[in-house]
Amino acid sequence: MLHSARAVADSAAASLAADRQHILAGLTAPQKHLAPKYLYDERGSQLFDEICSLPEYYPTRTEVGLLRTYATAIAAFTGPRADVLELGAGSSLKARLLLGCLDRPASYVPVDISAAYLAQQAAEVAATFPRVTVLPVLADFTRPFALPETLTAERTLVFFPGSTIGNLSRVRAAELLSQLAERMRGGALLLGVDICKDAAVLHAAYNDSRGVTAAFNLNLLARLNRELDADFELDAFEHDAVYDQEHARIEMRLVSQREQAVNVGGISILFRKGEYIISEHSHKYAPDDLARIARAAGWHLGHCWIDDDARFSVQYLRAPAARNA
Ligand code: AVJ
Repeated sequence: MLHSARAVADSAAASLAADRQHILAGLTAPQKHLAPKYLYDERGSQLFDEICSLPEYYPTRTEVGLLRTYATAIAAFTGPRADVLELGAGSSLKARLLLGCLDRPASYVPVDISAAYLAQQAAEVAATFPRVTVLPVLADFTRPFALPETLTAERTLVFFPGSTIGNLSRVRAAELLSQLAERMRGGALLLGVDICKDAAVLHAAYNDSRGVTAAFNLNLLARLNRELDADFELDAFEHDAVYDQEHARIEMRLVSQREQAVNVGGISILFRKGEYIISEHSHKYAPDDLARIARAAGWHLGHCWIDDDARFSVQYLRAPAARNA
């Protein structure tokens, strides 16, 4: 049963015009930067799905393998009639895998900022699982958002796959985990996180040979042109992704190929040759490190599954017990 998406108070999926101030602040900062959520307009979501099936991009394949292999254990941990809340849902492929292994899940609540994509994926889940109540929520999960009243914290399994948590700084990730632990008392969290590894493997995953990641990154500039009346020349910027060992994170950049001025929403932004916009950070975690952060945030470790090549981890975490009424 599919319910229509509930738009939240913030302008999550509206055009970038509503985020003009935030974007201009990032582009006029000494180190130019843009929040990674802006990568996901409809075209961006499609390109990201294409990235997920690239030979170099191991995270999706590895995580799906872990979810398949340990489906029975995940279902046993979760129990019957769960409400599944997915943060930054994107493609419903993993959700369908999870819902398919759980014991009569009650509802599926995908939270995403990409409106059309959210609606389409929610409809697919509803068609595959007619007995599951599907309640899409159009929201940016990094900001406060309202949840359907039908959701019971104690029965909720928060599904946060794909290492999306890696987009947040370590401090912000810890904060989000604390807020979730409090909000989901009595519930659980299934968290997929990319592991720190050889820089060459990481570099290849974010600089693929077919240039899909480059197209994904450059689409951000095309989006600014479309939605903020900017005049970025796409040929004058190049994608680059570098692994920063010290912070254990990939940094995605849009590098200006020459000195130039770009007009963005009526403001002129100057670029030196070689100057870049940081469009995304993707933090990597040693599993023990992540378990420690989750524990400090109030979660209890149920289990941590890792593939044979130690590329990706899936952790099952339990929230603190519900407070007595
Ligand atoms: C969606 C944030 C998990 O960091 O690997 C993939 C996004 N960026 N290739 C990641 C991404 C470039 C992805 N996350």
